[in-house]
Amino acid sequence: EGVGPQEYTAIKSEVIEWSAAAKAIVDAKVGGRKVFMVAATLRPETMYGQTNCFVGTSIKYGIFAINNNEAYLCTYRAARNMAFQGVTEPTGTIDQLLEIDGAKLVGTKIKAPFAINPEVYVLPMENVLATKGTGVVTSVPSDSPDDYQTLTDLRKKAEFYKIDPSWAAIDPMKIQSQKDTKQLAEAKEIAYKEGFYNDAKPKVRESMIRAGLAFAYAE
Ligand code: A2H
Repeated sequence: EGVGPQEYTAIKSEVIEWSAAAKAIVDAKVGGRKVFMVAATLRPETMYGQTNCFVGTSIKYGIFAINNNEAYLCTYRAARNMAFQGVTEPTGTIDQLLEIDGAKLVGTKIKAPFAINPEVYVLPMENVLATKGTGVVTSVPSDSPDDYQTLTDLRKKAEFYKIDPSWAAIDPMKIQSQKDTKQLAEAKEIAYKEGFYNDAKPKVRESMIRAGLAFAYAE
């Protein structure tokens, strides 16, 4: 690791539908707040290609009240950093509503902000570190070898990984054939605009932050 702080973009993915195991624990305790899974990424300009989100199955997560309307799901460590960085109201507050094992989050359906696939699932990843970022990793197989290989493993051995195959079936682009020229043209427009240019990163980051879908997070 370098000497200076690492500047991430924290991506907010609103929970649409909890897995059965999470629902039993969460519903009574969040008090009507919207809950967001928060993933720390270095590549906000790739978010159009999200296909899922990863958690570590043996990591403990918490849901933390951010204000009266919103709660964030991440590790306690990340919530403490966010509190010191002014993310919570009032600054410095850590209000943990509940604790939950990563394994129970698998199968939860979430929004994928700025993505071609607007709804994706939470899946298990073996190499998620509890000591980095938020412990939640947004998955972009087109741009990350780690994400690509993990998704490939999950597809090959869904039963071993205790997932429903449909949760891992989302592809970055809805294109079946080279004859799908309209879809290919649309995909290229997005890829060339957001991914190829060096200046895409700060622009996408700023537009996500302005839309309330992301915030700055450092550690
Ligand atoms: B990156 P650095 Cl497309 N455990 O986001 C393991 N990996 C984690 C993590 C954790 N607790 N928290 C974040 N990460 C991943 C996108 C991406 C990322 C792309 C390409 C490369 C890439 C989509 N996944 O990272 O050690 C997240 O994956 C290349 C390193 O702080 C985050 O950015 O440098 C990156 O690792 C942060 O790693």
